[in-house]
Amino acid sequence: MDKTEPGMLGKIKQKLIDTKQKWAADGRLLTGEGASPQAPEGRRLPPGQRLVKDWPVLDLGVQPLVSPRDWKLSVGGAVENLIAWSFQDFMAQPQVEIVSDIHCVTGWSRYDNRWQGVSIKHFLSVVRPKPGATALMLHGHDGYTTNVRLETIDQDDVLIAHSWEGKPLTREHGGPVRLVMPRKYFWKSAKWLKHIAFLDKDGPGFWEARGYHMDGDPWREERYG
Ligand SMILES: Nc1nc2c(c(=O)[nH]1)N[C@H]1C(S)=C(S)[C@@H](COP(=O)(O)O)O[C@H]1N2
Ligand SMILES: [Mo]
Repeated sequence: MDKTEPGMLGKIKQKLIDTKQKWAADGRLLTGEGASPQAPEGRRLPPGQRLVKDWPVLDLGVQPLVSPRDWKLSVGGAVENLIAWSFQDFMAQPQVEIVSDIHCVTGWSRYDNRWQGVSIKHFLSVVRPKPGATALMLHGHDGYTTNVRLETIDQDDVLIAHSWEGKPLTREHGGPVRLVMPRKYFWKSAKWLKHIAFLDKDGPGFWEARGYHMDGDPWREERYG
């Protein structure tokens, strides 16, 4: 099992987890169309997805209340600079605004989300991964984890976000700070971001250990695996 904070994952909705684990075992929503790692010409909706206008909330049933005053982002493992940013430190970094689409593995997609925060490129330039670092584990305040390879996260459209559509991220959507990695299914975008570990080897996070794909590219339909 995952390393958890006492009392946190203990309160998760086991039924919800069982359902999603069964979807993985059943290969739910797979169309067999997925092949290309990018959107083919003129196509914006990945295979098996449907467009929504609202913004659904998905998590383990626990929504930690983290005030910006208490929030910290720590870094561990194979980096030169083991930072621990307060919210103030984080807001003092160069800021970016990025518009991107969300694709959730449960089948919904939402276009044109305007995020504000700190680009992952800037974050990486500050922490400076050591040559041996090949993968990251993102940790949320709810005990959630998700893994990503360093080359996958190191993209222009990935950011550590504090705002959506000009407003601070709400608690339910992972405020005060979450990751946003639009080219992968949204489960890779950790809410209530708390810690980022740099590892010499990619290993499964919470959903990846329960039948979900290690990379999660929606264009390749990497839902399960
Ligand atoms: N910390 C944390 N991050 C998380 C999750 C979670 O349970 N805990 N759920 C993931 C999943 S499965 C999805 S689809 C998105 C949902 O983000 P939203 O609730 O803002 O739509 O968050 C991802 N990040
Ligand atoms: Mo999800």
